[in-house]
Amino acid sequence: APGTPRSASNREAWWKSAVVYQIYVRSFADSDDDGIGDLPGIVQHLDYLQELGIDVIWLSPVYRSPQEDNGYDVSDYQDVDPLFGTLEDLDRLLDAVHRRGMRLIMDLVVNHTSDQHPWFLAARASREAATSEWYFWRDARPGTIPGAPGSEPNNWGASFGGSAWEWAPERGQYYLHLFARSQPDLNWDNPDTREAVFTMMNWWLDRGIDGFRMDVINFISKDPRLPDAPLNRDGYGDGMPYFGHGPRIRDYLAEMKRRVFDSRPGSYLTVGEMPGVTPEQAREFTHQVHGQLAMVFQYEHVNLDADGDKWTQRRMSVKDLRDTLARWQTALGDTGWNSLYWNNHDQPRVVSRYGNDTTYWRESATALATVLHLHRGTPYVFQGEEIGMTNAPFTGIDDFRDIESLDYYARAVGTHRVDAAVALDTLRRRSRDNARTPMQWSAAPGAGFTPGTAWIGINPNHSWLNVAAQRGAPGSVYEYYRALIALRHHLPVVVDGHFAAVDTGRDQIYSFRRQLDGTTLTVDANLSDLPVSVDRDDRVARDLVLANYPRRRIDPDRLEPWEVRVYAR
Ligand code: TEU
Repeated sequence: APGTPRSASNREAWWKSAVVYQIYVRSFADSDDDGIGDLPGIVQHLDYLQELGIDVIWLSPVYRSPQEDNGYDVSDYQDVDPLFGTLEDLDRLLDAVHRRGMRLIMDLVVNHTSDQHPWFLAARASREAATSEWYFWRDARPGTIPGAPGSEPNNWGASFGGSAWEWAPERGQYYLHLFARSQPDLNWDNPDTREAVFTMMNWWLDRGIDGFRMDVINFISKDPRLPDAPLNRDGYGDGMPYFGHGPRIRDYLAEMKRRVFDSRPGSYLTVGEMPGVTPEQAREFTHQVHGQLAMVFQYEHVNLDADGDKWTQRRMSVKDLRDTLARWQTALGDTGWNSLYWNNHDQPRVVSRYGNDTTYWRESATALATVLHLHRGTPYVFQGEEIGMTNAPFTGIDDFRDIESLDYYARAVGTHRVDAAVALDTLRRRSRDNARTPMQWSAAPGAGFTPGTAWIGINPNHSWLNVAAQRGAPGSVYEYYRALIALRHHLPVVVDGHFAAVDTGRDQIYSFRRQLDGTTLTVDANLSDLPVSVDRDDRVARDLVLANYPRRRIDPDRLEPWEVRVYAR
């Protein structure tokens, strides 16, 4: 529970009853008018988060960084980037968070560093450097011209385009980067690398933080052969089978647990971001007895509208969505633990994507929230989700800032001769920048985010879609989120209840039960734009604990578009 003092013997899994709020710092609140959110800006809004019912804040990376990938390229793990403030600002934030009985976790980006990190600068300069083997260095393919295209050590492609190998002339070798070339992968097979990471983690925990969200942590163990892989659409090998769940992943996470977490009196929220993780793997990682992490972020439910790669759209089917969600609930069951999320800084806004951000904006935002939050697991709210923020109406390529989006556009238009308008349309739907537009605090010109010029465009719908308009307004998305979060804090069945899907025989309805001791919670949700008839429901008035349509309009024989009802008895 929030506010529980942490004592030496307190080893309980406090994060099971918590709701986490992700702050993408550069887009949350700007306190020094430079158009970029910062740490003091967050302090000004802690009352807001407390009122919403948030227990834990997850800060996206604020470490010193060249910001090629908005901080997911770290050049100093033990300092704050001047863009966001200072270490003292972070201490002040942490203190203010703790004084409110909330907790704070940091992003841990240790699959790779920035190419400006001193570890990498030294390694690139010389094979004799102390950190020489902290990265993956390989010679050019035999019989080729070193450094020329085609001489890369294997055929893998990088996440943000091109080969996963970059030639370093100073050293006469290639280095591996699964993401941008400015994000060289750390070699976890080297014990000194692991030691440095664990030392750094302990330094942060000593400072008082309450855990970590671990960036692509299931990529840290690579198959040492680094073999060629089958080609993807861009003509590069997809190395995922060789780094996605590598041979020593469990060992490394177990070692981290021993070296960092087990030696401490408290208990910590650890969440591993794991693209491609299977339910079976996730159950093991989060097993309540022998697991290495509190929970993981899986991707299946957010990949249902993509066909192979994220740029190829397909229609999400409600049936697939509820089957996926229910499968994860069941697979992790009562021994593992799920994280629950729709949005983060990498995903387009869920209300624009799986909901309907025009006709049923309020209804779909609240229905999707209800389904998610009443699952078994720890829910994450991404800033702005609680007011139903939507995708952005970007008009030209100059509106985009994200490295991945810009790379996609350059390749699509430049290499694949895709029509510019078509490529833009894809970006408008799929770009990560949809999540990164500034938080909409008010209808003021800078949306209450900044009096200056924001680093990325502010969604013009802030004129009506904003915190000020919704706070205290009955029936708003924000007030609905508050009620939903309160339900978790008041009903133990929401936290601990066993999950069971209910088959209604209708594809657009997602219905499930949670059960704990004598209490049953039932959720019936229509996840579509069409009304649907249901078997007559006699529970209506008596046990209804939450609904997103006015109670007087509730028809026992049908669910309206995006209507959701929650019963408890
Ligand atoms: O993202 C992990 C990841 O796999 C991404 O490729 C993600 O799937 C993609 O952004 C979807 O388009 C993490 C971070 O969350 C992301 O912001 C970073 O860019 C990435 O790692 C590299 O650190």
